[in-house]
Amino acid sequence: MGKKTVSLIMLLCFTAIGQLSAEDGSRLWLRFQLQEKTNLPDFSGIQGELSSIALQEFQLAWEEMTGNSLLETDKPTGHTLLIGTLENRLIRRLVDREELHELGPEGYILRSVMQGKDRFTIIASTKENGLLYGAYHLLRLIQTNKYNDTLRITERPRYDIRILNHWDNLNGTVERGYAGYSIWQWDQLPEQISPRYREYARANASVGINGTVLNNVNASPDILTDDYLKKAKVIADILRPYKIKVYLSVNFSSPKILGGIPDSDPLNPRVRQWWQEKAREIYRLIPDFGGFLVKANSEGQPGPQDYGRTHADGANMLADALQPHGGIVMWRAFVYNPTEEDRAKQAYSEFMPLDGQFRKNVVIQVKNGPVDFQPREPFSPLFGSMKQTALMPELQITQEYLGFSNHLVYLATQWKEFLESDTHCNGDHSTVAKTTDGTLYQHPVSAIAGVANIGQDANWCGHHFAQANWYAFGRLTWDHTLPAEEIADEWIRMTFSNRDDFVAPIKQLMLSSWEAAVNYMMPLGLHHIFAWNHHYGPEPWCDIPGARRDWLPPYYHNASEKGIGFDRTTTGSNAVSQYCSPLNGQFNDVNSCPEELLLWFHHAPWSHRMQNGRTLWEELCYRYDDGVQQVREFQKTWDRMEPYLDRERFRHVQSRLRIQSRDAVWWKDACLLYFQTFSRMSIPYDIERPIHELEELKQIKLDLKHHN
Ligand code: GCW
Repeated sequence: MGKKTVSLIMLLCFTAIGQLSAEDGSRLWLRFQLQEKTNLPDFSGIQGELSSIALQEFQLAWEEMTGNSLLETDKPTGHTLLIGTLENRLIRRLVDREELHELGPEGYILRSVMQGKDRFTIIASTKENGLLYGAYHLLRLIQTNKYNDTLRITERPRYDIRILNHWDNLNGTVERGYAGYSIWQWDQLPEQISPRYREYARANASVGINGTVLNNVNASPDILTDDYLKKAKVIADILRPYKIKVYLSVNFSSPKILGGIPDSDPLNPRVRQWWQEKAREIYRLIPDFGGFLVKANSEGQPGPQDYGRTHADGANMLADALQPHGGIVMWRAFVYNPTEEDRAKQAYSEFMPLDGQFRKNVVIQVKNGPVDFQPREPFSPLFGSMKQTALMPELQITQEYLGFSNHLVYLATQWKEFLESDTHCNGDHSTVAKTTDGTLYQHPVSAIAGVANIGQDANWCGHHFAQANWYAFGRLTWDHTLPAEEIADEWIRMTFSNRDDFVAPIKQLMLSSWEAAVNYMMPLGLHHIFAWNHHYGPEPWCDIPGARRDWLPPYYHNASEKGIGFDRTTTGSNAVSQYCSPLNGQFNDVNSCPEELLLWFHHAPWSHRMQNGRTLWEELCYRYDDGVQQVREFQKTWDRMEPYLDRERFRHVQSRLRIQSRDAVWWKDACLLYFQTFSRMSIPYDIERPIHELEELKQIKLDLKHHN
């Protein structure tokens, strides 16, 4: 039997075993499949710092792909994979020192080089961090069939801090988590260590994420007790080799609750001292601890305003405690009080006057939109406007308002729309990305956060396609100029298959999925028409006596016989004025306001003419219906993919799409039937008839009858 035949038989055996073992999604996009040598680079050996994590990770993946590890050599033979920093003699010879230095500690060069008869593929960086990211880049090229012998790649990240925020509670539950319990098993730590911690580190490193906040922003003070800090230390030790720093969310009342001090006033010297000592204690355990994330004076959380102080007073006190150790404070701007002021205006009203008052190691963390992670929002007007303070975008990877882990919604398109929005605050092309990544406004650090969608589910994220959002978040934090399409392409190839007849339709599906969800949930700028507590299904009628108005849908949609939408123009709440010129004028005018945001900024009559000639009411009907039809198309596309897929994942996604399809109809019926009670116009004949009259609606119609 020839060598070739043996390896083919081996390959077939492995493939068969691979197919027998469950495809539960647990390997994420790091599925290094055993494959024919011809599909792989012809490396004859590997050279470099053998102890480096980059080299180890590469070897691990190579073994999975070939069944063997790559020969470690110190002499070039044939085609050598060379991984190293400037400490390596060969690297010093083959790579320009200056060029490497310019890329910083996380940047790298990935390059094909000929040296006499010797061939090299080089991964070079000034630090281990860059080597690790470079190794994953090379693996990604191999996994997606894009490796070639003429590589000339230089990379450096756009943001310094690329961080996940876990809203994980210490009791194991996850706020707005839809993938099971928290991966952090606090009750078992520090003694017992879940293998998932390391897998988590690898997955994050592979997409460039370099920080994680372990616990919920609604923070239990317990996280700062000795016991929990020791547990956090164990996690930090596991993540460290993968260049991921640990951060913690802290409760502003900790000095009072844990330290027995009568208050937590940021100007009280005893309180300040308590935080300084706490910081020292943390850094003794975790020398590279990243810092604190704080939700203060928001949704009932304690904060400096409890003592008549400002957000700046609070943030600066913590910043002073962390500063000697190199830590930062990420202070959230997600604030709104039960006042008459439009909720969309409140964060700006509170934070703009504080611009310039924060310490250098404070970053203000601002949600992408001014309200709360709605299916579509305009960007928060703080971006671009707050120039003297570092601002970091907060995106939501977990689908709190986008169908939980039941709906397939690829979010890179949403995030791109946000990051590329032009704030105009520093001239044209001052996009959100450029105002936060250090391009236009320079601050000591730049950062971006995403609320994680990770849990203990075998597939980590609940829905197999929700993994794509974790992946895309990482890729965009590294390089926000990457097209959503390219990221989807990579992810599909790595996670499922390189077959073009699979990749093309699935990519199309993913790219249209966010817009489809906006259509069947909240088209044309509608927002927050969920039940106030669960945030899943439609409840535009939801009205709870005694509840805060700004938690309830009617506050946002304002549907009446006259029309629908929130008037945020100069004659309404005037939220438009928080945007820089010319956007403020554009949003203010019903004819120039982008139609996607029409009902965000305007209360428009049902008969308002849309650009396509339809009335607003008709357009609303068509949008809802489009959303439903789009999801049905997704189902058909997916069903056609059966031959290319393992049974488990095929079935799993198929059943989730069924739920999504059912929910889309539910949204359409509920919203159209409810809004029709106000518009009094008929639903266009070519729109699918609503299936059922919802019980709630019958009651509402009855009430309206009595009312009239
Ligand atoms: O979106 C809302 C969520 C809360 C969350 C809050 C916040 C962690 O419904 O669950 O609390 O925002 O971002 O602080």
